[in-house]
Amino acid sequence: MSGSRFRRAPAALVMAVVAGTLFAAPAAAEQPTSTRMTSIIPAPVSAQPNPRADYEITGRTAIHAPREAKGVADYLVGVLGSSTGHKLRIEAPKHNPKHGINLVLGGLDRKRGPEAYDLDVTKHGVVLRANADRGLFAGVQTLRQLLPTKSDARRHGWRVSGGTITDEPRFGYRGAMLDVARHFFTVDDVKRYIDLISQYKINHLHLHLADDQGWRIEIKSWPRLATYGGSTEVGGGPGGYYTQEDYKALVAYAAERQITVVPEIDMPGHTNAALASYAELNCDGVAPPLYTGTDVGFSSLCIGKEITYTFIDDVLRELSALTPGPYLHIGSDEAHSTPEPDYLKFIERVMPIVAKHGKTVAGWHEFLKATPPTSALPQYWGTTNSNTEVTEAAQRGNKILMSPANKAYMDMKYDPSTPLGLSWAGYIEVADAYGWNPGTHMQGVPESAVIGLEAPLWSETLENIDHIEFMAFPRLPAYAELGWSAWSTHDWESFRQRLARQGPKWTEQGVDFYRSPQIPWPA
Ligand code: NGO
Repeated sequence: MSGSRFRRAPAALVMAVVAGTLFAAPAAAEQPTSTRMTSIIPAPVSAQPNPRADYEITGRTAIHAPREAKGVADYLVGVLGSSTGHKLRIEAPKHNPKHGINLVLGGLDRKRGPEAYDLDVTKHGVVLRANADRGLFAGVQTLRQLLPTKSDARRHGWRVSGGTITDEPRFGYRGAMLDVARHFFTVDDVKRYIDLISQYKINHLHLHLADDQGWRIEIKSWPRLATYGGSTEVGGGPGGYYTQEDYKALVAYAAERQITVVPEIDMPGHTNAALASYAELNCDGVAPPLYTGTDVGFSSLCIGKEITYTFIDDVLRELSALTPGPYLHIGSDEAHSTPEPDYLKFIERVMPIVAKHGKTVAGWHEFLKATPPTSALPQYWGTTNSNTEVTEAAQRGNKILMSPANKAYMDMKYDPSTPLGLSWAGYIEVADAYGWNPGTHMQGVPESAVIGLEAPLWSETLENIDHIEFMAFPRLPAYAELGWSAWSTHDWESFRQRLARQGPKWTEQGVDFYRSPQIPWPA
């Protein structure tokens, strides 16, 4: 142990030495700036730090993993390689894991679910156990947070904080939504976003693939949707679209990070890009011009025309074939130009098409007016704590996905001075993002009826990945904690201290985050 490790806390060192037990100093003196077991976001079920048991990763460290966990092991080699600079080797599992980094499948109580994991860090090594890949992956994210920043590692080595963590999620669905329609974001931008959100155990990425301003996914049977409907964006920029190969690459990249992609084609409103691409989809047979403004509620598919349903069937068939995840999201919000009886007729007609392609229908909560089956996933985006249709759906047995706009919309400004974003649902500072309980937020929607939460990022004002990062960080970790951590761990004071410790890591990762004055960022 080098004395320099204590350079930033000499008083504590003196106290510890006087006490005769070098390691009796408070944890703060042991690991001056690196993340400790008590600093993990999202907070684990339990953590017992042991400052005597830090483990140092070196170029000689091996990762022991069974063949079934090769995906997670490869991922770990990659992330440890880019932080530590060591390319660690993968070896066969040990009969009695102790030394090195051990990924062990099985051995946890099945009832704890596929995302649960136990992590033990001793002086000799790391043992990470889970019943499935998903749990190992979650544990790997925790392990990454136990590593120091690069600048601390230069002084003290790549020390993993010692101790034991037992963990499992509160909700199974922890999502982030990205609107790639209002402004287009490249495959690399989306991959970067996937990397950032996966660090906080987010496990669903909802892609808003079509809106008035742009259609962003290649549909081979209706090619003009992408080539023409995707050719612009808010403000008149060039837009863009994902080829089917691009989309498949995104889905695979997300899957390697245990993230399920949920594609959304918004309908019957928010469809100007489609209507502009094919005149026959319009009731009057005339294609409107492309749209680059930010109004909502002015477009509608033609409910009475058969070709509308042929179109939807084709689009959803191609999209289902590209999407291994269970959900297809049909939007259904703000259909202000569709008369209500038509809207009901439309949703009732489209839901079976989704089912025919083997998928579960998801939609913004307005679609509950059409009483979808209890398997359907309504996403609540309202700003009030009560909504009769949502309560009734919960009573019927639907699980609700919580995205209340005044709490969970990451496109809302932090405060009036935020240069990006909107404010129609209010300002959302970090304390507001953290300060609500998805399990009790809505009257008549008990925790058992909540599948989880999702934090949407609409992109009317966001033009590039820096903008995305600025709006998502540091709020996204707050949503991740609401989704993952037991409510009994909920504590703003603890959260803001833990969040502060993420700042230097984001700086090293080049994340353009908002320095909220509510958070005690290290100098
Ligand atoms: C609303 C609207 C979107 C906007 C967003 C902006 C929903 C579900 N529909 O949320 O079209 O982009 O607000 O905050």
